[in-house]
Amino acid sequence: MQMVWERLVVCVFVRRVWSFRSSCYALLSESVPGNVKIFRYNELKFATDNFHESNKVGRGGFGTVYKGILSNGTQIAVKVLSTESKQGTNEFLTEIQAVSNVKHPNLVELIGCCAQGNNRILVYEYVENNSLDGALLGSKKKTINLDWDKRSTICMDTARGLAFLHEELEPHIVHRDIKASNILLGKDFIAKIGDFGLAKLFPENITHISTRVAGTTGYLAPEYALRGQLTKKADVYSFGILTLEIISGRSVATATWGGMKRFLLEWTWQLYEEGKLLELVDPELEEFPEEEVLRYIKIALFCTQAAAGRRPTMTQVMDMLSRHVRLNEKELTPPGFFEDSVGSSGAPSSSSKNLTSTNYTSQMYSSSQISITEVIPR
Ligand SMILES: Nc1ncnc2c1ncn2[C@@H]1O[C@H](COP(=O)(O)OP(=O)(O)OP(=O)(O)O)[C@@H](O)[C@H]1O
Ligand SMILES: *[C@@H]1O[C@H](CO)[C@@H](O)[C@H](O)[C@H]1NC(C)=O
Ligand SMILES: *[C@@H]1O[C@H](CO)[C@@H](O)[C@H](O)[C@H]1NC(C)=O
Ligand SMILES: *[C@@H]1O[C@H](CO)[C@@H](O)[C@H](O)[C@H]1NC(C)=O
Ligand SMILES: *[C@@H]1O[C@H](CO)[C@@H](O)[C@H](O)[C@H]1NC(C)=O
Ligand SMILES: CC(=O)N[C@H]1CO[C@H](CO)[C@@H](O)[C@@H]1O
Ligand SMILES: [Mg+2]
Repeated sequence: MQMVWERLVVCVFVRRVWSFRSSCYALLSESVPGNVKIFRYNELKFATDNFHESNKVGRGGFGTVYKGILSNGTQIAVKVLSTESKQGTNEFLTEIQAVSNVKHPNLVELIGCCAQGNNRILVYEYVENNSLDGALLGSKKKTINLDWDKRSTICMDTARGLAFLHEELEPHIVHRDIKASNILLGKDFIAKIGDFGLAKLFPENITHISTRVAGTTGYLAPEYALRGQLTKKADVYSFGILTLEIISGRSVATATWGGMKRFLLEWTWQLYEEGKLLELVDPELEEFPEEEVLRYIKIALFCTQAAAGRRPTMTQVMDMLSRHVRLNEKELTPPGFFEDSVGSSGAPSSSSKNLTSTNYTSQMYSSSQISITEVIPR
């Protein structure tokens, strides 16, 4: 009894110290151990011209992103998190510290944050050429010519960034939200992964998931979407989908094929079985090395296999991409995906029930009682 009481006292004491420290951080422009700079709200307000509409670069599931310039001239991306899912200042700062020391050329650097009052703001390095979805799938598509060299480099850069998060970092980070809008293009088209560790700030929901923004759940590994089983292999799955988008120039959200709405992955698997994989390639890619493109598509299929355990690790993916290993297609099993029964626009539809893959996966997932609406409350 005595022991328990003492522990309780210690706990309360520690909490006090913590909140004292963090309220100091919120007020003073100081650094927390771990390099993350604490910005004052006014600093960010000034940098973004009072969060002016013209500085808005985009809006995602977590909040709105503004471009800003610090008084020393550094360009920043200011992400104002929606406060609906609010954590205490301590929890927020603890979570931020976990990602603050992560530095890698293929990861968007977190410069600092602001937790003053109710504000929850993240400050990132500004990545000048915007996100991959704009370059690849958006309206600007015509102005930016993504040739095969650039596309393959983006795949490799992304794989490298993910391999770092998964295998070099201790403790490792599962990104949870790999998708085209979270791949930013820097100088010379170097790809940088953004928003790693961010989903952890919203622990009460599995993730806000791409639905709200992209209208699809197509990036989500089935075991994660349906059962909440989150492992590195869920990222590997998303990486596979992203690779298919990069090769096909089509968004997983809006893919229609031959007039029919179909899930990009479903289509790819069908082409694979019919031996017509090259039909997947973006018509805007006029010249490309066929062998290499085929290998990339097959790697994407290895990444999206239904059984998470069969998917390669990101390091293995890097080896596969860089031709250090031969692909053993005998080992390739059908992809897994689940269909969005909500039927929002652009949602993958179930047009071809008797594909082997659909057969396989519907077997696998029909036993699940969870419906998509329960998984994605937002
Ligand atoms: N560091 C950055 N530098 C430059 N532009 C950025 C940066 N971070 C985000 N953006 C831009 O802001 C847009 C919105 O980003 P945000 O991360 O809020 O949404 P999202 O990536 O679409 O969805 P999610 O909330 O799942 O990440 C992105 O599409 C991107 O173009
Ligand atoms: C500008 O300020 C930011 C934040 O304090 C700092 O991280 C960065 O290194 C500074 N840049 C220069 C060029 O001094
Ligand atoms: C998930 O988020 C939504 C809105 O952001 C909220 O209404 C819902 O209660 C959250 N779910 C849980 C389990 O907290
Ligand atoms: C697919 O299923 C439909 C009916 O569900 C059937 O008519 C058709 O023959 C099947 N095709 C193949 C290739 O099995
Ligand atoms: C399709 O499902 C049936 C069971 O419903 C199974 O017997 C059959 O082997 C499956 N076909 C493939 C190709 O997986
Ligand atoms: C393709 C593209 O948009 N490239 C741009 C990347 O950013 C630099 C600096 O803003 C521009 O000069 C490039 O044109
Ligand atoms: Mg993002």
